[in-house]
Amino acid sequence: MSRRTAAVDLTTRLGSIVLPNPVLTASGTAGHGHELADHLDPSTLGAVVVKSLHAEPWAGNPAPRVHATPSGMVNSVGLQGPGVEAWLEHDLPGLAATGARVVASIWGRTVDEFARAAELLAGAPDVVVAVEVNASCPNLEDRRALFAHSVTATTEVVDAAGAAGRPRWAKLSPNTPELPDMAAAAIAAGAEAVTVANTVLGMVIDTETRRPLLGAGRGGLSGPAIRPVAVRAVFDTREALGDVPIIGVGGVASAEDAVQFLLAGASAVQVGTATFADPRAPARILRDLGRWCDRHGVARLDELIGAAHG
Ligand code: RRO
Repeated sequence: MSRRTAAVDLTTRLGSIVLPNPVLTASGTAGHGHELADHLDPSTLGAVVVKSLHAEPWAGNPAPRVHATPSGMVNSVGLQGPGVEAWLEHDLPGLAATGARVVASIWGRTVDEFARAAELLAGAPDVVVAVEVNASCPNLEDRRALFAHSVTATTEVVDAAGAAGRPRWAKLSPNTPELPDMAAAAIAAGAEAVTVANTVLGMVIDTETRRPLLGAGRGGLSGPAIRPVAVRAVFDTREALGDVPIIGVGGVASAEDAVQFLLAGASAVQVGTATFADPRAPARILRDLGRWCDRHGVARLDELIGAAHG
């Protein structure tokens, strides 16, 4: 019996961008630069999405900022970052030198702040292949003002991010049942893909101090605990919008997890919390995804995307 050696075609299209494979890092879990390069070759991943950047440097929230939970963790890092200009000067060059395709995630407290961050990215080198508009951080001071919980605000921030002059992806919130409406608004405003989804609002209380454990109190829950929430959110988005490019994120820790997201309708996945336990996780999942496809007679990734919809 001969061993099968057929190469699996893992290339994937997200709007105008074609990536060599569908495994990306999730914003906030791979640093701002080449932090993961000691553990894996960033150029082998579909893309590296860096932690969200504001136009200005931002200090973030008081410690503790992360805490392990059953099958996951809660975080309230609080959007810490160097600001776009310092990132372009100090962080991007090292990451670009690895040969990685880079996606810059941006955030703001107002539409104007999104516009400012996007404007500062207009002069970024071509290695920055897309901008991910983080409309859904759960750790803003005023959660009622979460952009991705309003069709109007989602439209405005995606529109404002057009100033970056490169493809836009909109990162949406799982904390609203209207997520497909937000996805539709983001696409109508010019996003080429939607990232589904950010962390789930959560909290852990320290029974000794009788106070919330995270420095900021509330946080975002991530990891395998939220995977079914995120898979359902991707499925909903695909069902409502058809074959718009979706990037699935939430608890991807194995190739099988990634396949669930693809079957639900995602064209790519982001690996986040798994990287905290194993910084090689994205590379491992990519390797295992190729093997999974080979074992299951899948020659092209396209065969899987949205297949759960029958
Ligand atoms: O920095 C954070 O606290 C954070 C962000 Br920007 C986000 O989008 N999601 C999250 O869980 N934490």
